[in-house]
Amino acid sequence: MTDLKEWLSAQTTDEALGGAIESMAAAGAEIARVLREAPIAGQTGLAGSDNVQGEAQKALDVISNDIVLNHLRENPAISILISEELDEAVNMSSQGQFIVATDPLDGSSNLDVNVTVGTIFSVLPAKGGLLQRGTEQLAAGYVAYGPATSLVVRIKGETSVFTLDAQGTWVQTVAAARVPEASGEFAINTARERFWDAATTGYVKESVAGETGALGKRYNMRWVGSMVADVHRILMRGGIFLYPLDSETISRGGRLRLLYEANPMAWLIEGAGGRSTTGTMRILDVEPSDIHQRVPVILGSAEEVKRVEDWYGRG
Ligand code: P6P
Repeated sequence: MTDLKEWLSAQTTDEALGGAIESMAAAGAEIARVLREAPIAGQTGLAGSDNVQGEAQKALDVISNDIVLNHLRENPAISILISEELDEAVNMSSQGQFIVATDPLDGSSNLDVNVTVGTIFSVLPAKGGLLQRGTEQLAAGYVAYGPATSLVVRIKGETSVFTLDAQGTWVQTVAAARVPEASGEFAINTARERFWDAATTGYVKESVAGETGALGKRYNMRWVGSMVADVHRILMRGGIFLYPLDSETISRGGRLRLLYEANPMAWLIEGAGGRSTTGTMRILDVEPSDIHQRVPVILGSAEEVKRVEDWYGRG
């Protein structure tokens, strides 16, 4: 079976780019080791600090961020790190060609109930500066800490899936992921229905009407509350993930962050034939205004995402 190193050398002649991805993969493997025994070490609780978003940091958020920092500091190709856990971008190697933007431990509120969480990362050219559209990404990926530890990564071509084996090797388990065009499964936090706009309300109502409604098709719903878990399910079997703008999040521009959640996930989903939108524009085309900017996120099976876009098009 192909391993990550072999795949990277086949995907790019830029060894430094491959090295940047390997640094994040190595950080993911170390975070996986920490998470496996965190309940024993009593590390699933709060750190007693808040991140730039004003959200209480879990001890493992801080520990994971430190692990990423340590691995990237050892890589001279990394110029700057942008992290959800750090207010400001961190300068690293003055010779570095790449900026890495990361959510070191997304979904960490699920840690104390042992639900899949993940590390999300985006690799951008340093010459483009901190605020670059998602289309400028050189690579993106995530590590999903679940029953298996999975690395999902894309440079320019296909989105590939690797599984960490007992020897610490990332073994390719899906060469080219494909998000099915059609799906009957949506992921949204329905407790927020009272905040939804007309498009989201229309899309969900049309879906839950099932085979008795206009679509004549049965839908199911899944919401883990951990983006990596929901997106990985969609990458592997189809579906649509929605965290749309709503009357409560509109003042902040949305819930999820553009540089280290929306853009890398959109990059991966589009590499697997899926589609991504804010509702009114392609996520990867959004012009960032701040390193911690939030955006609405709707992504997954192309037919479903297009149906949401149609609802937004109705005004
Ligand atoms: P809610 C986790 O905190 C996260 O950033 C994503 O991983 C997840 O999809 C979302 O927030 C869950 O949000 O409002 O359902 O708790």
